[in-house]
Amino acid sequence: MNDRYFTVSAEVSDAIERNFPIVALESTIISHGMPYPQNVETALAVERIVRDKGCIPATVAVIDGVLTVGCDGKQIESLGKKGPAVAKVSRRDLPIVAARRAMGATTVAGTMYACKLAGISVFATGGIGGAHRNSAQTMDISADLDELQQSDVTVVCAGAKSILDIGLTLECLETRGVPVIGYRTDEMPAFYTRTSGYGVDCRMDSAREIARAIEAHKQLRLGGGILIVNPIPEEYAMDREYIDANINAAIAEADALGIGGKQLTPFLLDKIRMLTQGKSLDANIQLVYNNVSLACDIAKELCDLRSAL
Ligand code: PSU
Ligand code: MN
Repeated sequence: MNDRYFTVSAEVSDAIERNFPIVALESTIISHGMPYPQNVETALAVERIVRDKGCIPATVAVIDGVLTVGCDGKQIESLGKKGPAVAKVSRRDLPIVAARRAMGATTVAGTMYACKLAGISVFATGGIGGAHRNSAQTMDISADLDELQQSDVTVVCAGAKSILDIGLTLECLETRGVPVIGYRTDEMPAFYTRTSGYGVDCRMDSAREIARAIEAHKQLRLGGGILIVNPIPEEYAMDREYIDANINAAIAEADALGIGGKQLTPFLLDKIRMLTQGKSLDANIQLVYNNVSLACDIAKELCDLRSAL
């Protein structure tokens, strides 16, 4: 699987061939979601967690125009060091960075598409994009939601941040036929907090049960993805009122500065980090580790199920 615009590392393609568990990882979180050097430290720590759990990590990014599944440490370092100078790449941006032979950090949508090309079933991240709070007027609804409708990948995340309209995001997912499964929770988690006041589509309490649902989804040829929402561990969760006040302040500033489009999510994340003196970043890092660990359990169960078929 190597061509002009797409490549899969030798280690990852070998794992795919052998039905070995793989967990894909995105790179917008590296270049646009966290500051340097915590972004690189986190990305490398995440790869270590995946290996320690007996799986193969596949960090996805566009490297000099090539959509790459399975970036190496040097490439991750470069994505983190260049930060926002690297293009944020969702589905529609892929042909542009490819033709320009540029670097690109893939969003959840961009990474899902790469997983689909490579044949990878499980992908872990922090949070997905969704319907922004005033999206009834602005139509700012992340392409992540449409990608969940199109690409057959299970995405493990910590829910949707309340920079988004969580209720509307869930409605969009329902319309698109995307199952939203709460891992050991009945509620949609809100990233920094374990609850949001909104229910999930269904609750499952084990990785095995989730793997069975993924396999049934595949065999029914439904197409599209499944969203697993995994609440931040209790000990790292933030106080709801504290984080909501800071999120509201960040949104008010974005409005005042007229920030929108693809800049909006990175702007809000960075502003919230500054307003909370880095506490939101600590929580963000911990929830990513937690999601990666669950994704590994799901990937392993899925491989077991598939090899038993
Ligand atoms: N939420 C986070 N951290 C992130 C993102 C979302 O907590 O880094 C990134 C993901 O890559 C996601 C993207 O796919 O932002 C969504 O951006 P937009 O809303 O512009 O589609
Ligand atoms: Mn958007």
